[in-house]
Amino acid sequence: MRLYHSPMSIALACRLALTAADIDHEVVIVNSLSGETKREPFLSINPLGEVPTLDADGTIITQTVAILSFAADHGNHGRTDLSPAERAKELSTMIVAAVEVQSCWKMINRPNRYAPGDAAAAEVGAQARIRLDAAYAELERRIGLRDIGGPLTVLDYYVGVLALWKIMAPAGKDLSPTPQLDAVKDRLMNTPKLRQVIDEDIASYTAMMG
Ligand SMILES: N[C@@H](CCC(=O)N[C@@H](CS)C(=O)NCC(=O)O)C(=O)O
Repeated sequence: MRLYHSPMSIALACRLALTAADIDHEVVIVNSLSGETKREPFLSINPLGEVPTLDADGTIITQTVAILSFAADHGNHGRTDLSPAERAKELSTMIVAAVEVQSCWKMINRPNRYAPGDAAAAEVGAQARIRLDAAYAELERRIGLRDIGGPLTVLDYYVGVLALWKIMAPAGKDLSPTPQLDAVKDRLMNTPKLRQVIDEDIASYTAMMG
């Protein structure tokens, strides 16, 4: 299997899920910061020009939620002990992460894609910051309702990366505290094989940023 990845992108959640499930995979770096994701040859693999993209032995799977669900089905991370309703709730929270949290980050990081000029782009960025705080608060509420202490699930890898973004991105500094999300991130950091992947990603990202 091959995971197309950019360090510290949301594809890190998929890298963690594949690692946790012991799914043999090669990581191919496509630098999203330098625009490599929006150029050939990558566009022929994923016309949306986004990572994560997984080549699962010839089948191309895109979208974090789909790749995480795929990894969960392979490993023991789909929590077969959860009821269908509980599994649907985990999926619902992953969709909130994708639709609410990630899209706000995209508007903050690339406001010019959403507005015609600099003033309008600044306004998009400012509104997205307000929305992002509300989106994280909803994620925090949902994670707080979960039974902690059970085995890690793919939702934990997703949430853990979003908690890391809050710490690492300049715009994250102004956001309200999210102790529940931080606790998930700490659980990942305290799991040696996941910690190794996160440390590698942070080092590659730092090197890429120069
Ligand atoms: N909904 C998509 C969004 C993926 C996404 O936005 N990925 C970013 C990195 S975090 C990306 O590839 N950006 C490249 C670009 O927009 O040019 C998913 O969750 O898979």
